[in-house]
Amino acid sequence: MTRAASPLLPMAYSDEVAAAKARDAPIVALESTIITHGMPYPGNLDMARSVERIIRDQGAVPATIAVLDGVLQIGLDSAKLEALAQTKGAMKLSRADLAFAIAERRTGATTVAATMIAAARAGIRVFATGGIGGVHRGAEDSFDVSADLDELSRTAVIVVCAGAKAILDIPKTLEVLETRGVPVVTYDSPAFPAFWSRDSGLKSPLMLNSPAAIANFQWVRDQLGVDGGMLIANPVPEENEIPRQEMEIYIRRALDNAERDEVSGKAVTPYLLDSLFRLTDGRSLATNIALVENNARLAAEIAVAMAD
Ligand code: PSU
Ligand code: MN
Repeated sequence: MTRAASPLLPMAYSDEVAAAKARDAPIVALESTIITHGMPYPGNLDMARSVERIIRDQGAVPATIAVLDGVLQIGLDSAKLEALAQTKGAMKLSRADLAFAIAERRTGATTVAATMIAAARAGIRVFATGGIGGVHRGAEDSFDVSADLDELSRTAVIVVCAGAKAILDIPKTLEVLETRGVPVVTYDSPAFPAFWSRDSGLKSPLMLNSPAAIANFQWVRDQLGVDGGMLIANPVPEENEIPRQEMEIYIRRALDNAERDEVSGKAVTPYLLDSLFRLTDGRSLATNIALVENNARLAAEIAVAMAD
């Protein structure tokens, strides 16, 4: 059962999220592209369920966001989550086409950018994901820069991730975030993480080491009237990491495959993730799941700290 959020916009809250909103409980948004385009079934469903469980264990409520048959869902019940994890033709939605999917009654998964828009619309301020989109390698020719970066600069949601994937050009990604005024805060480590690896080789612009300090930083930003989001980069736990040098070998191969297959646009990120999954015999997926779980825990702690 879901409850309509607005008589005009087809937007529905799950019972659990509606109840959390009614009592002002901390809520953590979750994206769905990672479920439909980021991991194969059934690992994607296991991940989605375990991430929700972790958020509940921390005293917050998970709100997985997606568009199902034209309805913007804020929170998915168990049956809807399962259906989405098995859906084949879901659109991959960003700022450009989130409204299109609703208007045309389609089913689509939300990227970081679209999830931020939906979360802000629902009054949710913290969001956990795996990795953000960024500036792709070779962007000087392809102009492939994720809309996630623009969204971070304009929409007031705290995004907890494990850094940027090394399939991207991480120095350029950090430059764009700096230009757009997005705070990049690494959690409890001086090095900016590179998703599967704890260290990208680059120093993080900012560092904080408690959820309370992150909540306080956001409070000061609000008081100052500084709008837009911020990025919290949470390094993957040591026991789950794949070192950078090793990952780089697979990444080069995945990028070669993408070039050979002439992959472009929205298809690039899902293609590379799938290619890496094969090249690492599934190891990249295990690491991916561990880091999303780790991010969900931190995001819930931040949401709880912000509610205090
Ligand atoms: N990083 C991951 N898994 C993913 C994505 C990023 O580890 O599934 C998804 C996110 O939804 C992100 C999107 O917002 O890819 C970025 O896509 P693009 O590069 O096309 O903007
Ligand atoms: Mn792109």
